[in-house]
Amino acid sequence: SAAPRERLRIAIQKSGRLAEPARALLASCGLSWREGRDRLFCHGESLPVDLLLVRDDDIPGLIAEGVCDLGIVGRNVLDETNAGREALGAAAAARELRPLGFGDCRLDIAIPDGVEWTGPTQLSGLRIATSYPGLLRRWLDGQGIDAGVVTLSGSVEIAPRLGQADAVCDLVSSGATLAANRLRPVLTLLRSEAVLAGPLRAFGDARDELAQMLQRRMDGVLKIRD
Ligand code: PRT
Ligand code: ZN
Repeated sequence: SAAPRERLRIAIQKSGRLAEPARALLASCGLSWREGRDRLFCHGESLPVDLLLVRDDDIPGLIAEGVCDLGIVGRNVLDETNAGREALGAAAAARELRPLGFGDCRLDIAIPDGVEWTGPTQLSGLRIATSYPGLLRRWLDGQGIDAGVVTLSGSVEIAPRLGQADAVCDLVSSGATLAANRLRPVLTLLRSEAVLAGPLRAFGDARDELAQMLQRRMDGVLKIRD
């Protein structure tokens, strides 16, 4: 097994929706950092807890590889990574330790405004565009629905207008993006928010104690916020 480590390394999003709230939460837990010149690594000052600033999609994999110990990431990203690995017969990358109460959104199936919705079986034989092929495929299989999954890395909501797909499976918060593309949500596959993610097994060194302490502090901070 890996060499014991004395410092805890937490991966958070470098920029994007979860970057600021993740930092703010960690700061309210009493952490402070010295900003690295490369803006990738922040050295923890008040506690031996360092930050790595990365793309959100990389966070579960970084935990799986032991490059990072914990991460703050959307449940949608964590579950998608794990679903993709599960489909390949591989172990989960990371597990959810606790929900964090920000970054709320849903992973919804949406269909064109004019189309009547009669239920999930209506999706049989259709092409569904998504950036979440693992979660969509798992859900379709669970429902016994045979549909095509069109994997797109972005701009999923324009796929029906381009004739590339008949429906979409995408993240929704206000619903404005779907509405602007004349789509309406009909089903929710996943309710998501930012979560603290960690490894499947204990570290077996000083990091376990640090991770426990951090979670106790998060409990306190999140209780006050409610
Ligand atoms: O660069 P990096 O890869 O790190 O960032 P990213 O662009 O992949 O992620 P980012 O910053 O957009 O989102 C990070 C996380 O925020 C997501 O993984 C979700 O967990 C969470 N989140 C919360 C959202 C939304 N709300 C959201 N609304 N992520 C994306 N959206 C999209 C949505 O798909 C739609 O296209 O924002 C658009 C606006 O949403 P509406 O419904 O309000 O119009
Ligand atoms: Zn991303």
